[in-house]
Amino acid sequence: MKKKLIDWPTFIGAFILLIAVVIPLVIYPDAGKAFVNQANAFVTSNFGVLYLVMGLLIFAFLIFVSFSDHGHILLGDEGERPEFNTFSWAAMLFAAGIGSSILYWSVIEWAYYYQGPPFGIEPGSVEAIQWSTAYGIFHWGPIAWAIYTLPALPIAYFYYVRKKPVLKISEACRPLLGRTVDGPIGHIIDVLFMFGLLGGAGTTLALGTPMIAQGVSELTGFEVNLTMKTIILIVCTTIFALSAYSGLRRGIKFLSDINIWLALFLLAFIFIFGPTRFLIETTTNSVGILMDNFFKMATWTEPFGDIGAFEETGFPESWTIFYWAWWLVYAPFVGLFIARISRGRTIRQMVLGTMVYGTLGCVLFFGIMGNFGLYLQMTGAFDAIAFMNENGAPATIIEIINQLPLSKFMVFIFTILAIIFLATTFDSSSYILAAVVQREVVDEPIRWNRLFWAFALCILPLTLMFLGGLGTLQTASIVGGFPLIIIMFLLAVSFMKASTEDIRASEGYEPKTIHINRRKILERIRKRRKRQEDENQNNKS
Ligand code: NM2
Repeated sequence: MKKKLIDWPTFIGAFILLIAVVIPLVIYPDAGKAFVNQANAFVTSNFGVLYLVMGLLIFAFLIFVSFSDHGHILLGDEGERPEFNTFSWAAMLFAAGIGSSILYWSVIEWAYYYQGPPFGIEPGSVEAIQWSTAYGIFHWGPIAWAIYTLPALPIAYFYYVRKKPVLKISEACRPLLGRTVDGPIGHIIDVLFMFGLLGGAGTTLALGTPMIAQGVSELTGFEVNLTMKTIILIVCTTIFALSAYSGLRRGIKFLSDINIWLALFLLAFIFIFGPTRFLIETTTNSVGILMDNFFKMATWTEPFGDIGAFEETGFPESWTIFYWAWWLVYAPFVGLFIARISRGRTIRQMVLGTMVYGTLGCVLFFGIMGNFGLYLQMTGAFDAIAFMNENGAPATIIEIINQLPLSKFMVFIFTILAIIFLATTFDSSSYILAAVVQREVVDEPIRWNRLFWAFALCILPLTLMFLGGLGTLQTASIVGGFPLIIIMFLLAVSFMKASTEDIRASEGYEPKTIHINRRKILERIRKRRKRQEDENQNNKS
């Protein structure tokens, strides 16, 4: 009976696609790399604008949805209370959507902007410093979180309102594509998303593992090498496989809660024992710069560089566009996950909650961790930039943390936190990958399936770590995620179509929360049709 539960074409399709991409990379690493890099340059330079426009449109769409009638729709049955309290909910969505990369980038992103600022600004100048504190927040801010939230809308709607027990991206396109989602098109949509996620996760591992290894090396005195990285990967995988295995209400919730407490502790510690006033002032200032320049940053394409009017920096392609593409490959997964945990909330609570808590969390990280590094740089206490140019980013990140009081203890906390952050993104990814390859998910996907994807997520980066080419996979997945732009559009239209139909059909709803009772609606429609038929009959006779 369980066999029927698995949707084999999607399961095998995702696997074959993955192998089809990985094998050539393993056999012809150099040619593969060159090809993937070219494809990446082609997509980001020719279609970069599409990513930027997509970001803005999604942002505007979600604001519209939250404040329209659709925002009042309750995801669940009448009078239902949220399944998780708001703290756990926010913790879980943050922990799922944000992996160890936030520890990496929040500490070091400013250093890149400081040296390579946008808008033709002089590197290292006061202006460059100001922008360097704002850009990180922008790339992890409201537009980015909006990209994450969009897929949650149709998925949560179909799961909790229309009560279809399917957690799949293809299913969410049904109102638009109709029966075609049951055929190859549906499988292609799901496989594409799974491929994006497997690769996006590769990016996270590629960044996270060397940083964790550096932390371990600082604490133990052992040198960073391949064996150490392999052990780290295996330990992390065991943690997240156990968590995914034990399920949403135990493992995943438990790890997310620890994750948030530990992160809050780290942030509070740096805030209190670091340069508190500098942190407050700089963060406030950078939020102001961001608000003032939100649209300028969201639309900057560096247009005149191409025609040789001035020297091109490639900033939009390497940062904003790359980031939107990276958030995009994670979006269906995070959307599925947000949908799954949002039972009992209204659409508005879900959408605004994700965008606000998500952004707030990132502002805290960038404001505290990033500006602490900047403070060290500007006071001359530690020349992070020179150190980075010499030793690379992971070593610099750990060295910045090492400048704190109780340095070894703080490096320890930071390293543990990075491991847990990695685990909380990966346990929920395994959970969702398992859900997508099932025809039906009543409550939770089956256990062996969750465990299988937990290991699948790690085996691929592990192999590539030995053979080289992890970076290539990272780029490949982001390029491969390109068709997701179209899928995002389908998801938005599907949601609007279905919920508008239902709202129109549920006459006399309470304006506070709209409770959609599908059975009653269908009954009403049937009665109306019957009445019309009777009338037609009467007219004829
Ligand atoms: N995003 C948030 O590695 C991670 O932290 C997962 C990365 C898309 C930049 C997500």
